[in-house]
Amino acid sequence: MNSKIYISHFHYLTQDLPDISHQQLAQIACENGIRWIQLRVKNKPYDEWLQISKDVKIICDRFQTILIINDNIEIAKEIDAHGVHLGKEDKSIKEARKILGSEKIIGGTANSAADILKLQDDGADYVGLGPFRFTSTKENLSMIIGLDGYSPILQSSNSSIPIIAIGGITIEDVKPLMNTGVYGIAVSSAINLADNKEEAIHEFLGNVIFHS
Ligand code: TZP
Ligand code: MG
Repeated sequence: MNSKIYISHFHYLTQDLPDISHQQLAQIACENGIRWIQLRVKNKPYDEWLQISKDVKIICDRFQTILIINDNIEIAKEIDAHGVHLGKEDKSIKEARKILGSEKIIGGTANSAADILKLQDDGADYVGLGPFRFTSTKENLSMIIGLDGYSPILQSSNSSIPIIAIGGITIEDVKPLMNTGVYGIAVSSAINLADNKEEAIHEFLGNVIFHS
């Protein structure tokens, strides 16, 4: 368990888009106050993924922003990212801990109370619990949890690690979701696809800080 780095209440995820790069998204995020970025590269060759990760690490370091690499422990290690986020199809939390050591942040994806407890037992530092609602950002979505699903899962897992809601979250969802007892929220497309990304970021940050 990492005791040195504070887990943010707001996690921002980059995504593969045709008209804007991960580097540009990270720059906009950092300039507008985001201090936790999960670099979520999909469908790119390893070398390109590594280069993007190196570029984004430089941007994040400039702003003292935490950088979490999605899916890839080796890249997280190579660029000395703050940590890694692993889904159900990725390598295990235990393996990541062996490779990255105790000081790095390791997050995992959960869809149920049982998933949360397993991740906690395996040594995850935080959990992304979703999907909140349908989203086209992620393929092979697990069963949708919905607003009413969060409190029961939180209660039955009684977890001691931060639980972050994820999946199709918009500005209007922040207050009701935070009221379920989740520690924070994670957002991708509501910022990345917004015409005015800066405004979307400010709205999310204001709402999450207010309700956390
Ligand atoms: N895990 C569950 S839903 C999701 C991930 C990575 C996608 C989140 O992106 P968006 O665009 O905020 O739905
Ligand atoms: Mg994954």
